[in-house]
Amino acid sequence: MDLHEQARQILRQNDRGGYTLPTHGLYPYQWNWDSAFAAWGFATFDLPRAWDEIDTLLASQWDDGMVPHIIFHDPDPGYFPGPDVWSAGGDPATSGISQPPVAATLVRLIYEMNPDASRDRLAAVYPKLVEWHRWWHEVRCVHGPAAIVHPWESGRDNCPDWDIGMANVDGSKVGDYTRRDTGHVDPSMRPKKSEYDRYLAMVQFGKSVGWDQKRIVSEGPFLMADPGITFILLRAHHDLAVLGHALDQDTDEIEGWETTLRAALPMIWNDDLQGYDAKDLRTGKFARFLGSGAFLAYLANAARPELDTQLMRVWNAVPYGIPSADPEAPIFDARRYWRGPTWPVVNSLLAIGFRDMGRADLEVRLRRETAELIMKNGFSEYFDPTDATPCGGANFTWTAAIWLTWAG
Ligand code: 2M8
Repeated sequence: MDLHEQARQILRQNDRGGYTLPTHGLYPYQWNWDSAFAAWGFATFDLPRAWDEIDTLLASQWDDGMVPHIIFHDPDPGYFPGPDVWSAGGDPATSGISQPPVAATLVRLIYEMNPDASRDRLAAVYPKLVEWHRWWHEVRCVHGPAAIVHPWESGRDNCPDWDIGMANVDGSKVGDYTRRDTGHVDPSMRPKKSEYDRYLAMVQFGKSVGWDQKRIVSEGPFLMADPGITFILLRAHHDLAVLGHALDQDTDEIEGWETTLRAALPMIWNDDLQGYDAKDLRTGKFARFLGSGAFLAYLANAARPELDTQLMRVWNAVPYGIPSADPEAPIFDARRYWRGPTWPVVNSLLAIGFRDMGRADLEVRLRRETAELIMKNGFSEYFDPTDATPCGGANFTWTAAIWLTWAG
């Protein structure tokens, strides 16, 4: 079967009626940014279904504007931590944190595929996207750059960026629990137990304050500035304003958020590293680590010549795609999740940035390398960038989606 047909089949098989699982087994619920990518993929062959996905995601928006990172539509014992552990409320229940706000950027791409057929659907989701962006601005950007209160909020769960913040989280009192992820895929490709203990400690803190987001930001055990979300949000503010114009809305407020966030970028530029860097907002210390979050600067038109040099160094060190962590750093781990592997989904975001800044050469190279991974080894969650080994879950929704929209 041709790869395009295989990709469409993966989306259909992971479709649970209005929402799409990232992959069967390992991730049995609706995840926030996965869902936005699923919608982009669906839009290539079923536009109404693409809009349904966005509707379902935004239907679980909290009263404060946050769009949660997981929506637990149909309880499944195969995933831990489930809705009972989070205890964050909602019907269906949700988790208590958010995830990278790629939705406005991908909604814009979906809308532009067929504006006439999409206008009413866009008008229905636009106010919810505005509320979510306001939430980011007011609740997570209080220190300037976008902050995360849990590594899961970044989407790049165990990347080395978070190590210094994680070191200050006490995971020793979380009690007994049984992980499920390591029963689905090779445990050496997943985060370690010491990390899971801390992930749970942060969930327990959120629960202890009734998921009051402002208290989590001011008192929680973990608060780090995330270059990845900062750049994704910056780009998404811009795309949301473009959508607002298309709907004849006043976009001054959104443009104000974009200007304020761009002005905060010097706070996450580390001269010693010659790159954007995550920062522990509790201690003021930089992570001192270059990863794919920094390179998302290209998505937000925030690259600098020094970053070009770093990008080429990091990219030229591996044959397949842009790695999630610096391959020349001792901590690089080619198959352990966000500590080294290349992620087709992140490559697709970087490619949007390269294309928009007129770097067709970089976009073409990244597309060729990403396509090669999928043609050789299928629609895996992520890949070893040194030898193309497929890693994590198989038949993955977002990998199928980016094949249909970009890589294929
Ligand atoms: C991974 O994260 C979840 C927790 O949210 C997990 O490991 O259980 C990350 O790769 C995240 O970015 C992604 O959205 C999620 C589902 O694909 O899996």
